[in-house]
Amino acid sequence: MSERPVGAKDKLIASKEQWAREGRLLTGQPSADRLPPGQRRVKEWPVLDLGVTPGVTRSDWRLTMEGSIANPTRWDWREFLAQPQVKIISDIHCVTAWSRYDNNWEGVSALHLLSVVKPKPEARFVIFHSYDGYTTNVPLAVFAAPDVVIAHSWEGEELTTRHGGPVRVVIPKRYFWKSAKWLRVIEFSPVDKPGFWENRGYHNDGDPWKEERYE
Ligand SMILES: Nc1nc2c(c(=O)[nH]1)N[C@H]1C(S)=C(S)[C@@H](COP(=O)(O)O)O[C@H]1N2
Ligand SMILES: [Mo]
Repeated sequence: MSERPVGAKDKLIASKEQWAREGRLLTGQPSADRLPPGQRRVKEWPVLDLGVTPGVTRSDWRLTMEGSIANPTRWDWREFLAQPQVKIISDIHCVTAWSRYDNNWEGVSALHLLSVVKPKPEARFVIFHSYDGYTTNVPLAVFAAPDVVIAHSWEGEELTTRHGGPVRVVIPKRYFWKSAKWLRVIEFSPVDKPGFWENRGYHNDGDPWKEERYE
């Protein structure tokens, strides 16, 4: 009987599942004004993903918006850049306890995107699907915040591939696992669909201020 060797990706997933079981990093500390409970500030920007970096180029990239919306829409790179652009500065809070302040993002605001696709009344959840097979979910009300951006640039430079370029989601008010890299599809749904980490012990809402790390 032979077992499949455990790859780096499986190890990473297994160790993060273990963290969820053990309730690692749950401190219950009171929060400082800007730093959510249990977080520490970093200056660099760590890379965290499943170790599968999809090589989607800007010319191959498409963003499909589908589901419970009046205007199903697909943008290629040029159409995406032709939308009104916003610059938003926000803090990153990763569930592995690092926070990075004052990230300059540029891209299309969620509010503009919503004005284009026009969610139907039954749409209550937003599911992001990425080119690496990753998925993650938020309530429509969380997506529809003025600081949520579908970003193509960081600090005035095109988003690098390892940080999710061509295009990633940025949802400052949730742990960073909700900010899908290599965004491919935005699905609007009447029912919630927990994603990759939400199905592996991580909290469905993931609000850093409530320290919603694990379910
Ligand atoms: N497509 C995709 N998006 C993803 C992930 C991933 O594995 N695939 N990892 C998430 C996690 S757990 C974190 S902490 C952040 C990390 O983003 P960064 O590598 O740019 O810091 O991306 C999130 N978005
Ligand atoms: Mo993460």
